[in-house]
Amino acid sequence: MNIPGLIETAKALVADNKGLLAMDESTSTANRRFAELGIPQTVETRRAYRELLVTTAQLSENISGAILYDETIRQSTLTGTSFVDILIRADIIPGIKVDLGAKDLAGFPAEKITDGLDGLRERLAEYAQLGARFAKWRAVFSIGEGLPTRACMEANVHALARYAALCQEAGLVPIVEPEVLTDGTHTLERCFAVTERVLGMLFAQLYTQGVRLEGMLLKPNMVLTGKDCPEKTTINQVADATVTCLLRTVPAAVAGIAFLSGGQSSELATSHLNAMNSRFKERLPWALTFSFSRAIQQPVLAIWNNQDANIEAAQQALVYWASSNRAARQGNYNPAAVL
Ligand code: 5MM
Repeated sequence: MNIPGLIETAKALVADNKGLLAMDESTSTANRRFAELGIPQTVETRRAYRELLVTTAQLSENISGAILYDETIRQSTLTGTSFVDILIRADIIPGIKVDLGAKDLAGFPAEKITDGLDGLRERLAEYAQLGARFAKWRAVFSIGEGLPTRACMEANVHALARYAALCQEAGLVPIVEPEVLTDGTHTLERCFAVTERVLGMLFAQLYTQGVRLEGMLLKPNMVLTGKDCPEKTTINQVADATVTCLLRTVPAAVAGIAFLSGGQSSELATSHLNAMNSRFKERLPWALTFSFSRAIQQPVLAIWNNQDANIEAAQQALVYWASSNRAARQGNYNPAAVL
């Protein structure tokens, strides 16, 4: 196993205050987001939209790596350059989502288990040949009465650790994404408790499976109230709860932490990241950065709306949110800055 190579890639992904662009929506998720805006759901519209993203000039000033999807890693621009080559030339590291999605967990009808371990060794070898240098696997945990169950947590953290070990064997840096979902009315304290439990169990499994922490990244949720919780939280409360939870559970050896946005607005996700860094950066053993999908892409997709005439404005929005999040990594985000 090439441990120095893994560590080098992991460090590069969190270097220079940059973060990751998660553009790994599966076909069904991409289609759902297109449908909400009335954009036709075809291979060509998905390709055209992803071309807009990867060809954005200045993207690499703020983005260190881009997470692709199986369809996307095989696609090219209209002029015939593969997206992977476009990214590499721009000094952006290509990555790939390798899980096969969250499926019903047998015996636990309200919960999900992420599929994709069967044949993963062979798929990783192919993705490495296609140019990927890191991978991503997402597991989801719902909060509710008696949820998440021990069965769901154990099954998912075991799969995450097996995936991470296989990635490192294949020379790909694993991004390990345990997402505690925001659906429901739960309080901040409950999200804290569940996130703490999941991360505690996850790092025990990563240790058991021999995963080298210096050669991986964690992609967690922020500690948030449920979407329908009547209690309102401040930016600083979320920042404090999230950092406290991570300090209790994530070993200092981990190369970096890159948050998912989990349905927060662009401004809120960026403000939370900013508060964490402005209040705690000097005291943290790992970089706190972003690996947002919706919080970076929602405004971009809405502006583009499948119109060539809107490409430039959409790319400007992408640069704005990517640079805002790079500023948030330094605790310097200014929401009043003009788009
Ligand atoms: C882009 O969405 C990713 C893939 O999800 P599906 O398999 O459901 O299509 C997802 O893993 C994403 O990378 C993370 O959830 C972060 O996205 P958000 O929108 O939470 O920042």
